[in-house]
Amino acid sequence: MIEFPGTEQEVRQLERFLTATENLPADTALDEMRERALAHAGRLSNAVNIGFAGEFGAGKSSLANMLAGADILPTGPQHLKLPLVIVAYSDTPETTVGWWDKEPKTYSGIALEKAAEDAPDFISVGLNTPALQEISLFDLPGTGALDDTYKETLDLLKFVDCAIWCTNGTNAWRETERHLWSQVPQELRANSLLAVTHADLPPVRDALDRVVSRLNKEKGDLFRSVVPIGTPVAVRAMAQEPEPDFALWENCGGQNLAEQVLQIASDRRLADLEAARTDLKQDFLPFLETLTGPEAETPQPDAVSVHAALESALPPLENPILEDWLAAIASIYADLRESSYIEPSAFLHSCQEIVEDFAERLEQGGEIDPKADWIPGEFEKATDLLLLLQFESGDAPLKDAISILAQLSDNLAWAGSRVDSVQPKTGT
Ligand SMILES: Nc1nc2c(ncn2[C@@H]2O[C@H](COP(=O)(O)OP(=O)(O)OP(=O)(O)O)[C@@H](O)[C@H]2O)c(=O)[nH]1
Ligand SMILES: [Mg+2]
Repeated sequence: MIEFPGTEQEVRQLERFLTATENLPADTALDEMRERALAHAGRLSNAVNIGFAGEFGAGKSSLANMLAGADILPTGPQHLKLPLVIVAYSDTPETTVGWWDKEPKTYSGIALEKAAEDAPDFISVGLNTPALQEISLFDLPGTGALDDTYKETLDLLKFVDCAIWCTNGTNAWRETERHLWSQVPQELRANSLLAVTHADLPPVRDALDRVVSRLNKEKGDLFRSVVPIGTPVAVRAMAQEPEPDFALWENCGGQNLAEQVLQIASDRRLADLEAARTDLKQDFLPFLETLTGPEAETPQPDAVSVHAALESALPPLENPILEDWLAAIASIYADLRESSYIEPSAFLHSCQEIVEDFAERLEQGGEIDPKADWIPGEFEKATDLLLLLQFESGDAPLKDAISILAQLSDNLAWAGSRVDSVQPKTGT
């Protein structure tokens, strides 16, 4: 089983950076960093997109169905003409029709025929299949030898991170296919597989070793590897009762193909993670430190050091609610830094608002140790106290507010920490 690297920690750090810098004065370098951080967060929060491309009837939809573990996409000779169909994760089954230039429309359930009647540019089918949280499947329309569909395929391939080019084993890897594929950017080619379909048919099976060895010689840098597959046999193997026929699954190429697809997607995710980590380490986190570090000029040095100490003492991955809490506090300090003078009551009011938000969030439950059921009450009390402090004068209420925040941070640090770390997700 191939494991997908978890991205939660990096996404949380990126969000923390984005929240803390949201209201800072405009600055070209900062804007550029925020843009990069947003792009990383978007990539790491979404599934890896796997495209299925190839000539008409090559077996694209059959293969996508096999990997989705569901008979969603129509296969074989059919009258229903479909545009790009994306199979992605959603909590409840739904079908969305989309256009490049107007608002999408969503139907509940799987409704491909109804969706096709709207003549959309693309259709997205949402299924509640856990593996789809990691990979989305893009079933591209078939392409013909050098007609209009050729350009459409090239355009749609821009949306995918990895591709599986399906070639029919009875006449594998024709010149027209090579011509189209050689125009695909090298980065995508390096993340793509050449699937030789119909490998279960006797004439293909008999010549398979020879064909695969020829394709391996010819592939050069066009594909990462060549994988033969007899899709209907693989589907049959997995549907066996009471349990799948694993020997058959392996024999027909199903196992190898599924592993290679997941490996490519997992490698791609790892590369995205590495890129995000590099930016976090080199740019985003050091910048955050300039906002919260001891050298920063701030009207509330005590609070800042409490915050910085808590932040460095606690690994972020293990306590999501504390991470968000610290980011919220950091945003108040960012506001403080921006203005030379801030009304104490405005500062107290910001604190009160944040505490109130977190009191509501804690009420919903599930984020802290159930044994610490008194903590939501502490947040409620703190909300009231911070409200009252706004009516007092002098420096004392500010100091009180800081200790309230520190106390609440301690509570979250203790009750929100998870002893067991987040489970890595798996592909299938
Ligand atoms: N024996 C065998 N039949 C296959 C295989 N893959 C697909 N088929 C059959 O080939 C026909 C075409 O398969 P599809 O999956 O619809 O092909 P497609 O590439 O999606 O076709 P278009 O979307 O029309 O371009 C169907 O009848 C499939 O059952 C395979 O590996 N072995
Ligand atoms: Mg198809």
